[in-house]
Amino acid sequence: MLECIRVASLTQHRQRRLREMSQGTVLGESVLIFPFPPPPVALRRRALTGKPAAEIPYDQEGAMSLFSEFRLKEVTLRNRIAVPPMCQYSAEQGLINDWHRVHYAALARGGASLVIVEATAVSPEGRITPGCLGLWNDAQAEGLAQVAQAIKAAGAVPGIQIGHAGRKASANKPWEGDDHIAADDGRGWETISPSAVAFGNNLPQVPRAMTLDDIARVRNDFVQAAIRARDAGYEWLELHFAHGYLAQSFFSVHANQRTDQYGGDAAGRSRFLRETFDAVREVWPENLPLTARFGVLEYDGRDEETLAEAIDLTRYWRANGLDLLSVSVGFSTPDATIPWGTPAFLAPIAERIRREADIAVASAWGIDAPQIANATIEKGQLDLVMVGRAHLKNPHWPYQAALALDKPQPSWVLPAPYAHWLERYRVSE
Ligand code: FNR
Ligand code: 531
Repeated sequence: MLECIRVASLTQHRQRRLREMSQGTVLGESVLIFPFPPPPVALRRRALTGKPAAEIPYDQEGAMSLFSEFRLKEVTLRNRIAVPPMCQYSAEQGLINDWHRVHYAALARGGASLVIVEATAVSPEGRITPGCLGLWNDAQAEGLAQVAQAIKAAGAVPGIQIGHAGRKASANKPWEGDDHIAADDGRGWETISPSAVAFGNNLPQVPRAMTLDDIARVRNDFVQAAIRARDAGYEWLELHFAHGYLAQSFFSVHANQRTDQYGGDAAGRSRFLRETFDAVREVWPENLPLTARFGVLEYDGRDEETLAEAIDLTRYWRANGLDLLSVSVGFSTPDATIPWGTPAFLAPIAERIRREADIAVASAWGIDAPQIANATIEKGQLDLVMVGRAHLKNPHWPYQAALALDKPQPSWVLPAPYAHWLERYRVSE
């Protein structure tokens, strides 16, 4: 189904707004075509009125829900469902290939509003495995630009996560052992971390303690990767400061035993994260969301202290231009007791950070039931729900959610070539 709007009759301002908003193509100067779901009525109304998203929510009732729009800086998400970064371990030399092209396009076509490309290393040594994506050269950026384009063409916002794996780098893929590559295997490399302390368990390799030169170099690697992400067309940047990788290791008492200005008290352990954030802030466009994923606790029995330090750091970031925090777990120690069985176990913690640091928050972990996902938004715990493995199970999870939540015209969460037919499709019992 193609939806045409004759733009020539509109004022210049409205024409510009319409083009900015449209996920469609402008043909010549006068006709704009929406190739995918005809935008909801509210969106069409907004195109013509130029009113900000918040004033005309997707849900006609006006309440915040999984299917209401979310505006952050100049980016408007069509709903509150995001695909979090999920490594595919399917690259060579850090380059995308057909796997990534199909995978990300399929996820974006499934209806999520934001698709964040997997942890992408800022340098070769920053990869978790030899199959991880990279963004340290122009060929990688060119490939990733195609992925951004494909996500956008499906009506989602293209995001990317950049990071450095620190002492968890140089590992085998999860289905090939999920452990450090053996010392005598030429595929591996030297790992670095704030201190020469191994993670342990399946990751026993002792990293080299970083020098001040290493710290400055990695900070600059983040900046260069952010520039490449920006130029490749990404509209949402997530700094990977979580999950026991390099940045989280600076913050963690389990990994950081430094006695210089990058260790010691919370201010010292946060310095690398503050400086790296500030340096990226300089190059990332003001009008696009700059976000971080951060492990705000470890489930190691020190949680109140860690949370208080994390909230302080989040307040600093917020004051210096962080737009949203993706609240996660530290994963800095194998000796953690994580409440895996509790659905949405991080949502109350995210809500606390949202309130105490006055910042928009997203979170993942066991938010795969539509009713639970919706409740986290309705209760004001989260601004954005990250639905990970459920998207691997069903890339059309947003359609499943729209059905489960009795949304009007649920199939139109999907692109027209699917939606038209599913609207009329009744499965025989
Ligand atoms: C992940 N996760 C993850 N997190 C992250 O910050 N960067 C990444 O690249 C990855 N990679 C990754 C790969 C795979 C295969 C899985 C399953 C997970 C964590 C992911 O983003 C998410 O937080 C978790 O999967 C929890 O959410 P769900 O799956 O319970 O919705
Ligand atoms: C952490 C994870 C733990 C348990 C279940 C699912 C995911 N992730 C972190 C990922 C890599 C894969 C494991 C990253 O942050 C890159």
